[in-house]
Amino acid sequence: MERTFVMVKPDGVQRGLVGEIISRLEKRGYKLIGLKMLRLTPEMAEKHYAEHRGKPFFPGLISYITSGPVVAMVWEGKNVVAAVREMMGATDPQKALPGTIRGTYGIDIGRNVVHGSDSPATAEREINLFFSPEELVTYDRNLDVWIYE
Ligand code: DAT
Ligand code: MG
Repeated sequence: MERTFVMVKPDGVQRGLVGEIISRLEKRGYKLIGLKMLRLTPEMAEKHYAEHRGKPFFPGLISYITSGPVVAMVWEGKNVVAAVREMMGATDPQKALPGTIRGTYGIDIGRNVVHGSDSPATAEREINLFFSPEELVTYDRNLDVWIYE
């Protein structure tokens, strides 16, 4: 099964949106297999956002993402990477469709509440950055027969 890395960003934690974000993914039918709260060090933040190094918004992005605790998660399911991207909405909340997480809870691009991996390859890299293999839990869910045909 495909896996993706999801992170409730510091603004999402401060605003009490952790439960809401987990709830949306749970209700959709995706399976939570890893979860932790942590505060990113600048080193870890720069690794996570390495592709954006050198861009004008990079320093602000690093200070925002390290400004408070985040909730890091691994979710599993069919096409979960693309599905989470759709459920989050566009990077800029002003452009995110109503009903998406960012389109419901966000206004500014630099406070867009949530992160989700943009491809299966990125997901693998991000999962490995945040979680050791022992921290990911594999388990059977009896309700899967009611979610997958
Ligand atoms: P996403 O988080 O949707 O994968 P991204 O990887 O392009 O978007 O950028 C990472 C984060 O950086 C994004 O969530 C918010 C910030 N960001 C991206 N583009 C920006 C811009 N033009 N101005 C300010 N912040 C930006
Ligand atoms: Mg990205």
